[in-house]
Amino acid sequence: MFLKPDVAMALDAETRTQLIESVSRFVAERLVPIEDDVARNDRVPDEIVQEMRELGLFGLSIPQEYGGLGLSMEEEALVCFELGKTSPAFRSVIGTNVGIGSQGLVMFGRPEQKTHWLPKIASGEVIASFCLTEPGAGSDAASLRTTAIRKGNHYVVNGTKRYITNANKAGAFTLMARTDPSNKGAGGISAFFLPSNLKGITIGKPERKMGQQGAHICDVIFEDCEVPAECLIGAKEGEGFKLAMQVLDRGRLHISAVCTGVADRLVADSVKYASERQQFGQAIAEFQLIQGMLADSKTEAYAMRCMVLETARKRDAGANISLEASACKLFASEAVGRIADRNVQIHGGAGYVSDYAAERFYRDVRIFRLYEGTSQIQQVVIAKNLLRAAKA
Ligand code: COS
Repeated sequence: MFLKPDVAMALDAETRTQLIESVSRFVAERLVPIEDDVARNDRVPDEIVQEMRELGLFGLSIPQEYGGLGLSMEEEALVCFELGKTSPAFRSVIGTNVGIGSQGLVMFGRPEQKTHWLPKIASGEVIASFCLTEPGAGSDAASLRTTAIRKGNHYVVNGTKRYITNANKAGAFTLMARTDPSNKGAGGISAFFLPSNLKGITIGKPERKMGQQGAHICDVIFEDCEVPAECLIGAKEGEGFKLAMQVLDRGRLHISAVCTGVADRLVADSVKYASERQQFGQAIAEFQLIQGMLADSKTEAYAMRCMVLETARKRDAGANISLEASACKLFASEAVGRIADRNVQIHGGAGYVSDYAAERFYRDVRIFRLYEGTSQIQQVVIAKNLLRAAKA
């Protein structure tokens, strides 16, 4: 079944077009020109972050009653298609507020938690990070060892979270920790939303990474940190793993939309370079072997767009999209890797030096196949869902 657009759009058509055009202009005029500086300085300038706030980018997915734009998933994907047309490090600034850092609260938070935090997350006053991964728990998220032991009206949290995006700027964390140490599986895990300035929380130094300079990941270390009991998300303990999985279902679709935007940018860069670069007395775009690469990249970018929009519409219509979100993430992250590789190939030697964006994007897109679940985890999720459906 293919779903029509506009199933559950939050904005009227004119406002939506205006938003997408403003993001597109912002990307082309403000972000693309400074991509190289951001990569070199490993920092997104404060004035750019402020402009992102003014554009409402931190609140794309936060309901309007809490000051966000409350976009539908389809609208969010359309915005991501535009944001993806520049260094993914820029998207990362708003990425955790829009996605994994906030969505546990949006989906399952108690009214008073939402009222307290969501307006600040929507405005970008508070950055929210997602603390799931640990040194010993990556793909096997259910084996996490950070504990949160209830003592009176607070939980005592101990453990280390690893590779936490935006942790060094975070004002709050969505934290998954084991509240029932006797239950070593998913059922022993609860989710919390807590301020980052509690005693007993230390943030590690940003890791040196392969790409996406300007976006930071750090350890978050909890040592006898007393977290007020009201920070628990939801009504009862033991729901934290399922919350994380549902947040990731959505996050995987968001990342797929970003991959699509990056793919469009790289196809445009490939076409531009191939049209300008002269060899054997003509533009290399005239050669069919180059045209083959351009066509393969465009076809994959188009397939990504179709998958993402179709899945977003399904989600907006209230369907469970676990399988489809993983299929999108698997295909889009792998495809953008191939597109970035062809872009380097079309650039020839120039694709290997950092004067051109091709080299930087080649490194930047590598993470898409790893975070929010590796390609192999997406395969596992797809197969599990298929087999479960076959049994039912
Ligand atoms: N939505 C709701 N519930 C879900 C779910 C989803 N998408 N996925 C799993 N669950 C539930 C299951 O239904 C099961 O509940 P019951 O015990 O009530 O049946 C529970 O969660 C455990 O599920 P499962 O047995 O499938 O868990 P596994 O430990 O086998 O883990 C994978 C499943 C591997 C898919 C999961 O650990 C995963 O996604 N790992 C990757 C983590 C990741 O993306 N890390 C990146 C860090 S964030 S940047």
